[in-house]
Amino acid sequence: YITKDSRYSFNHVIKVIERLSKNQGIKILVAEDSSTSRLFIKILLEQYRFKVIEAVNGQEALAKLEEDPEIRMLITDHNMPLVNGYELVRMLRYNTRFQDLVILGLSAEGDNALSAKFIKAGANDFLKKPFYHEEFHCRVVHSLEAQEMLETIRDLANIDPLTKLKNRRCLFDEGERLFREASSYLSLAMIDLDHFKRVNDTYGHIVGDELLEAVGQEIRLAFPSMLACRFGGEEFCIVAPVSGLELQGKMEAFLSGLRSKELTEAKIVLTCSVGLCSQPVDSFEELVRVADQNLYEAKRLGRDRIVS
Ligand code: GH3
Ligand code: MG
Ligand code: MG
Ligand code: MG
Ligand code: MG
Repeated sequence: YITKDSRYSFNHVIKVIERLSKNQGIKILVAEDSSTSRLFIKILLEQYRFKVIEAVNGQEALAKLEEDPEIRMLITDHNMPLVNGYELVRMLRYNTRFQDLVILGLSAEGDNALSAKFIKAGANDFLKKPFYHEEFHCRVVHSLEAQEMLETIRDLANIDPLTKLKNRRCLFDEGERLFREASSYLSLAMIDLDHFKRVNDTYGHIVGDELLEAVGQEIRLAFPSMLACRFGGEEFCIVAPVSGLELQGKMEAFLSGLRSKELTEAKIVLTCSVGLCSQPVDSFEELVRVADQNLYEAKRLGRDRIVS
């Protein structure tokens, strides 16, 4: 039975599930070769309104996870044909695409080291069969809540709340990674809004903030598959493994779009200046430094232009 006042009471669990799934229901994949066990787990999960998807071995589980990115959690047995649970967890965690998948391992096997093996391979938790219903429910909900908290904290640490772009920390973390991985091309553009202080002085900071928010959205739309960050106040940075020429072309389109657009309710037209830099350079910092120098030059030459 479920304790009425516990953190894991039925009502609490239902609330968590509604919040986590935005009322769409949370999809859980159950990988289990025994049909009796599978049905039993499915019934336990459906009591809590989880949406259950089934797989009879590790290989089928992998295929279902690949085709349905909405699956939030995997509950996997260990002893299964083709690919066992432990191998499945190892394969999933090797792929960054599945880093946020919540994984609960299950096994009836007498091997006492199995739970440690699962957790070392990247499972969030492990439970021995047969288990007590309430423990099962608690572990499922606990793991989902912990993952939700992790994702919230990660967003708070990485996303600028005003523009919803990635922040400066991300720029350096992801930029360094792109620099290491880039085989030939990596380009960076530093954008600085022109005379932004005047906007604040004329319309006030609230309108200034609304403008920054609007520019953030324009940047997201103009550079959808590129790393786009808020570097500081009214400065933004775009990084992508493309040639300098390609980024320059996209940037020219962005500048002319901005020039011809009235932003926010105050219908303000803004311009910006851009400094560009592309490889070869010795480091990611160098890319940022040269782009910044070029930005300074774009300001000096009269603003609303790109210098590369
Ligand atoms: P320039 O063309 O030389 O770049 O002129 P500028 O006025 O844009 O440059 P400056 O760096 O002197 O000033 C940037 C201004 O951006 C100053 C600051 O008030 C404003 N700013 C920075 N961050 C924010 C913010 O989060 N909200 C608002 N409203 N204003 C901001
Ligand atoms: Mg089995
Ligand atoms: Mg500035
Ligand atoms: Mg400035
Ligand atoms: Mg400025």
